[in-house]
Amino acid sequence: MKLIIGNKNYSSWSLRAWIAARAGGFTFEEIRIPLFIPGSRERILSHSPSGKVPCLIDHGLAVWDSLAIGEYLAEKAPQLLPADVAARATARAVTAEMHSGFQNLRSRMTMNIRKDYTGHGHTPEVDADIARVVAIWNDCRKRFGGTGPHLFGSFTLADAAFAPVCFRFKTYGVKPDGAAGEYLATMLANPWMKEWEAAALAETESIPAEDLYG
Ligand SMILES: N[C@@H](CCC(=O)N[C@@H](CS)C(=O)NCC(=O)O)C(=O)O
Repeated sequence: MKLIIGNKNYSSWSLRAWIAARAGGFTFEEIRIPLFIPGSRERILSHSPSGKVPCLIDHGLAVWDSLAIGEYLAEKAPQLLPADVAARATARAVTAEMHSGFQNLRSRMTMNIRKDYTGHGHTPEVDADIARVVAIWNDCRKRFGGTGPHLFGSFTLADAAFAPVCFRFKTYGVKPDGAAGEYLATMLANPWMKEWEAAALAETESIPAEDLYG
């Protein structure tokens, strides 16, 4: 198995697929292609038909888009989705909501692990996105989190979907109270998150358009 990813500092979609693969216990070769430099588009297209990362290659089969990659991995590692049907449906719903929504949060609080942008990025629309994330985390922890520290107890695709939001909250100094705050602390201490963070901190490439606040 090979996983094509972008810069670990910036590529939030790559993190989702990568951490799902780690949580599923897969052994995979990681091919990191720094984004937005000469040749990167051609390099990505040599693996990924969409021209985007992440893309998973399994025995010659290309699976692109983080949502599809997560679902593919969960077919092989069913623990990536909750066993209970209601929990599984909710995990898919919050994962899909993350995938298709939160545009304000995504555009004004981009993932940028190396930076400390505490206090930056807030608008009423961003704060509404943050409030919705916090509501999802509190609701999932309350209704489904009983057997462990993650949204649905053990680590699932829903946690992978929100992993970049956890790094964003750290970068921008967003500190939820209560269960959501405890969940954030759990995620930021997670060994796979730590592994990704250390690699992001060691990267030297910058994407100026993504360094929003200096
Ligand atoms: N919906 C896609 C989004 C993929 C995406 O936008 N990837 C960005 C990097 S995070 C990319 O490949 N950008 C390079 C480009 O557009 O040339 C997913 O979930 O995988």
